[in-house]
Amino acid sequence: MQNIFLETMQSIAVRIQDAIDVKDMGYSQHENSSGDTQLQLDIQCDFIVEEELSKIPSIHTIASEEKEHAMLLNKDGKYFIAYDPLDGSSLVDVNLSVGSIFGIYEGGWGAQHMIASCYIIYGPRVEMIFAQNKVKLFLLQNNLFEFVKEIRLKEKGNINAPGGTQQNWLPYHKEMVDSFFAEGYRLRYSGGMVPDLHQILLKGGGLFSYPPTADRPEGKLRKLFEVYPFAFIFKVAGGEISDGTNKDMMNLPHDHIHGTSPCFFGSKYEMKRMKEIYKKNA
Ligand code: FBP
Repeated sequence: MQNIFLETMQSIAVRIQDAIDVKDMGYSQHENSSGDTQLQLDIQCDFIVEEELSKIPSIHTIASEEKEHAMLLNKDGKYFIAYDPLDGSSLVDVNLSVGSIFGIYEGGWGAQHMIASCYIIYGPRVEMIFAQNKVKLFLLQNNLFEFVKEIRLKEKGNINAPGGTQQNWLPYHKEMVDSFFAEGYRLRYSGGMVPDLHQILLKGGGLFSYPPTADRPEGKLRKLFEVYPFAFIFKVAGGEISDGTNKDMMNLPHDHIHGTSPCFFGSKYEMKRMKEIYKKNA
């Protein structure tokens, strides 16, 4: 299945890298389904991904974070692809790394249907992580993704990436985040989900958190486009995941295409403490 998507991901990576490399970062007149004003770049990247995925006959339906509704491509297809064409796009004009995220589902939407996931990161280099039975790192060289190595998380890391508006954090969440800094963890948070999680994966461990907050009890990050793809990657890499409850995140029923969820991803040591503190305060 990886081979079906590899060529397409290569074309998407090359075309989006070109699209990013422009002067004008202007905003469009349009808003996406989450009420964010879309950059011209968001619309352009969305068009690039849609055009490239439309070439794969085994894809049944696609859904973009930038569009209200899903789109049927091939009624005989079996894959459902949810994608965020350029996550963290607001960071491009300050020249920070951003990424494209893909959730690959079979036979329908929802964590239970997820069979693979992938993201491309546009930073000093262009890299891709593709996860199915293993988590594999690729580097874009001469417009081709070359396999570099398999990624496995260690038991414990030293990176802490706490998202969300701190003034709206719940007291026990602040207690949890501070407990790692008190242990010497390094703050590594750019505000871009792809580079922040890529760093934890490649450094072998740590904790990323985007909690339920007073202003956003349902979290900010979108389940199909952002949360489930990274949950799948962290599980396959030997890490742990949570939505802040004791439910199995990868077994949650599907609700709304643009549904959001709190999310926590990390290596086992950090996630054990996160789950203990959240269970104690549930
Ligand atoms: P977009 O999909 O609108 O870019 O938002 C997602 C995101 O930028 C993530 O990449 C990042 O983890 C999060 O929002 C940052 O949110 P905050 O600025 O509230 O910490």
